[in-house]
Amino acid sequence: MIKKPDNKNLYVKNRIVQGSKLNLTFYFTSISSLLKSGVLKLEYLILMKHLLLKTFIIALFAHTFLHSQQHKLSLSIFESDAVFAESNGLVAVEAEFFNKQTLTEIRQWYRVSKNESASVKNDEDESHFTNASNSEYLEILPDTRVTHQDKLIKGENFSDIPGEIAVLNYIIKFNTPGRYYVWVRAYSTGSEDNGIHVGLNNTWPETGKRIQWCNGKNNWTWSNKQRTKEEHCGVPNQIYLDIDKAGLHEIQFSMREDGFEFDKFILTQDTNYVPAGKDQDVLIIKKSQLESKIQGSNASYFKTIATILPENLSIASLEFPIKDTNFYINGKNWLAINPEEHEIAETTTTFEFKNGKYDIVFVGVGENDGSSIFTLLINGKEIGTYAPPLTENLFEEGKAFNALWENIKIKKGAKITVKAKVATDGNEWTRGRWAGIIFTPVGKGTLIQDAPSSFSQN
Ligand SMILES: [Ca+2]
Ligand SMILES: [Ca+2]
Ligand SMILES: [Ca+2]
Ligand SMILES: [Ca+2]
Repeated sequence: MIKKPDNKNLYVKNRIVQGSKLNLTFYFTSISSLLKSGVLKLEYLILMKHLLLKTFIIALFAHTFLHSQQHKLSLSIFESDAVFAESNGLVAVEAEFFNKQTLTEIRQWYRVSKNESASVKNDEDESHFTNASNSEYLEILPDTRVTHQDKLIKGENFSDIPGEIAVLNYIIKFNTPGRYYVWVRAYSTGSEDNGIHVGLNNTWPETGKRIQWCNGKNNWTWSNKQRTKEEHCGVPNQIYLDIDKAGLHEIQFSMREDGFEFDKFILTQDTNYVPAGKDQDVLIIKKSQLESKIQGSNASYFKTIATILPENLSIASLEFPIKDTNFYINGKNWLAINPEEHEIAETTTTFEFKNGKYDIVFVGVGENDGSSIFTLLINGKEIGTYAPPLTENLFEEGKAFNALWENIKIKKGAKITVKAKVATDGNEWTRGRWAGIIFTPVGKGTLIQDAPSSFSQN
């Protein structure tokens, strides 16, 4: 899962090599001066040799370990086949899930979690993983300007030029073009660790410069204020990006002040939206899924959302038994009832996935001659009943025709039963068509349903 870096962690590497040389020089000068002065006799030295060698090996080992550890903390841990997805005009992203970082020679972003933090000097404040979203965040180090008295060095511990130092990249799939307000969750302990820039597709618009925090010191705090000449604490609603068309876009952040701690960001089209606490869950989808869509694959709505999250589990209607159920196979994706023969049908299969709590999305098919009725049961207990609304087309699979049951406990081996009943508009009968059931992690049920409708039996 860990990817190779596209840049070398030169800063850390140099520090460590210098550190080892210093230690070695110290040992030898100490020994020779002690021998010369007569304080140290040769026989003692033989005894000490083992001790020194041991210490040296430990020191070297520690440096090597730190090197690989720090190196790791500056690499992307995000799966290469995943992107964040916007849904209903909002997208939430964990800062630590960056896709890559570039321009890292002078300053670099390091992940901080409960068990890991980089030992890069200078870094005066402690870890703030408690109460960080996903219990992880990024800090840009070293932090050489901690107070206003520390020397400001442009292009080193401060940058008013966005895109100049330590650029983080995030790939986001937008469905809805338009203006997005950028909210960032950060932890500031002073006056010189509270600024960052945001950009889009390697451009750095004026409305992404100088996101600023004044209030909420020593706490994880959301801001979308822009620092201006007149208002050093920032003007609200002035940080935004304009997404010109749907599709993949790269959102980027770069350093303004070193020591900045970055937990999460949210892009929202709602001017009145104010994130609270850790706020929204992130929505991650597979890139391969997008590629198949881009290439014009005509995957059904059910197939699209069933695979949109790597964690999704699903049972298609066609995986249920049909013998003696009154269902028949309709096209390539649906079970249905022939209303000339039956009014109701029922089928049961076994839940073969692991025990857990799930959001259940039942993908029914809307029809234009009535609302069929569907009931879902687990081990004979009714979870819910619903009737998809009428369609304009002959039939339609899509968000409007689903049922969602949230936070349902299911054990491996449970019996999953679907009952369907045909309906009529007085002239024609529906066929109780349905596509399948998706079991998604709790909290993701509403998110996964946004995908284009499909209208075909095939
Ligand atoms: Ca720190
Ligand atoms: Ca600083
Ligand atoms: Ca800090
Ligand atoms: Ca985080």
